[in-house]
Amino acid sequence: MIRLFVGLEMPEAVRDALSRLTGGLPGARWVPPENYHLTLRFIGEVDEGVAQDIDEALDLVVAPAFTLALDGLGQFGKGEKSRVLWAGLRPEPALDHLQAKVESAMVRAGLAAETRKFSPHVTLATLGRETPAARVGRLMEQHGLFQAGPFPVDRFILYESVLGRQGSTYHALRGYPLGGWRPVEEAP
Ligand code: 3AM
Repeated sequence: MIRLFVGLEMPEAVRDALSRLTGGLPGARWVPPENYHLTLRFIGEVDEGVAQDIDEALDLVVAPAFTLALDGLGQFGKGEKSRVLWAGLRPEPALDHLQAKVESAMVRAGLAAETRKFSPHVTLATLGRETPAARVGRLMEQHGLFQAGPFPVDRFILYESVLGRQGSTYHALRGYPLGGWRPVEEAP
């Protein structure tokens, strides 16, 4: 079995900007900069045959390249229940278009349709029970105007997620190009 998700990578300049936000929250587990990503579709554990179907379906996705910019910070869960701190994205219809195409590809590959609404974000930290809500609020106020990019997005990635005691690590298995048609290979 292999644990998979589909996402976008962050360029180095954006990873650097995000990593400057880290620290100063007791009980927070910060995502290491090499693991920053935007999830388009969480897949979960599948066997090798299904992984191949997923790869083939993703290979058939045709969608334009686009530009993304990070804009602001937010959290999933409020107050003392706050669990995840994230950076948001400037709205980009081409991102939603790509996500919808990836979702249809996953259904074509045989996965159950995703029922949750797409909510694009880059996770910065998972917060512990002991992380004081007031400290999270202060950090979000301090960096409320956080922005990074814009940066070009010209491929999406199939990632393997390996669960570990210190959190998950992600390995890019394959990239799928965006933007127009692929050249026809010449006949031998
Ligand atoms: O992109 P983020 O960091 O928000 O939390 C996991 C991570 O989210 C999420 O998928 C992303 C890549 O691992 N994830 C993990 N298990 C999940 C599940 N069972 C899940 N998302 C939905 N359902």
